[in-house]
Amino acid sequence: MRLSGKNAIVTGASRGIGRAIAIRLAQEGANVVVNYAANADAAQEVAEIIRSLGVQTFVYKADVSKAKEVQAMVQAALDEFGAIHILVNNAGICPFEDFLNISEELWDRVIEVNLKGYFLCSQFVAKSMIERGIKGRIINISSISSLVGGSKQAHYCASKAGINLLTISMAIALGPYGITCNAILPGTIETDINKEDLSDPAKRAYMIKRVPLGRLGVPEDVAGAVVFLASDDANYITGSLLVIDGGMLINLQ
Ligand code: NAD
Ligand code: RM4
Repeated sequence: MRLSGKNAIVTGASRGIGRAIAIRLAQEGANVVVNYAANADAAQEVAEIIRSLGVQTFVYKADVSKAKEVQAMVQAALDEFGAIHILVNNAGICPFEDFLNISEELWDRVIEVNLKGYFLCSQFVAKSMIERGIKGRIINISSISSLVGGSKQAHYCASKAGINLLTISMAIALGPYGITCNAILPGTIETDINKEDLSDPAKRAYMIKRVPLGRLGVPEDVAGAVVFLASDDANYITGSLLVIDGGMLINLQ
């Protein structure tokens, strides 16, 4: 086990990619805070799986875009575990909408959750790491949509591009404290976030055709890389943007 004795917070961990990351971190021996926004039952189910792996866990409801809720969540993790070694910023939304129809409210909400949320969680957790002399790990789930655009994803792509430079800037700012900050850029991973978009058989076939490895991703394809970036094998990696997309991004077809 590569993460025994480490304590982690995973945001948006009740389903999808966050769920797979939380379980995988636990399989490697980490204690995990399962953050969720709405579905308490799903979060509890993840916590039960994690508990059965012999590590500690608890669920915590917090909207990552609200500073007070994030601060309270970080404090709860410190009260329970004493320290936080790993933060995985994963909670995100992608309300597909044509560029010309994106309202000010929708724009603000996407930026608030996807970008401000990562900032808030990172700042509160980084301060706790510095106070305790912990050479921690911050891992941000960005997207290949931070490098390429989409007509219905202008707000989302802008938020993800922001995450990349947030990650790089944090890597520079927190490097002197021994804290590493890296981003993972998944391609199309089948989860609730894109269920409706991929329900169109033509769109689904088109997306698969673009992937040289011949399939869409599953959450577990992302989780292993999070373990790597959180482990000692990644001691000298910071400010990196790791694409995990089956080759979709490099394929111009
Ligand atoms: P998902 O919709 O299944 O999971 C997102 C999770 O974030 C949900 O549990 C949701 O409740 C939570 N969440 C949303 N708003 C929140 C808030 N304000 N506070 C706390 N939690 C909140 O989707 P997913 O595919 O698992 O997405 C996880 C991350 O991966 C997102 O950041 C997404 O942008 C990113 N991503 C997904 C894909 C993909 O194709 N699925 C590709 C690249 C990146
Ligand atoms: C991802 C990626 C996928 C899309 C999701 C919602 O970042 O771009 O193609 O399905 O977002």
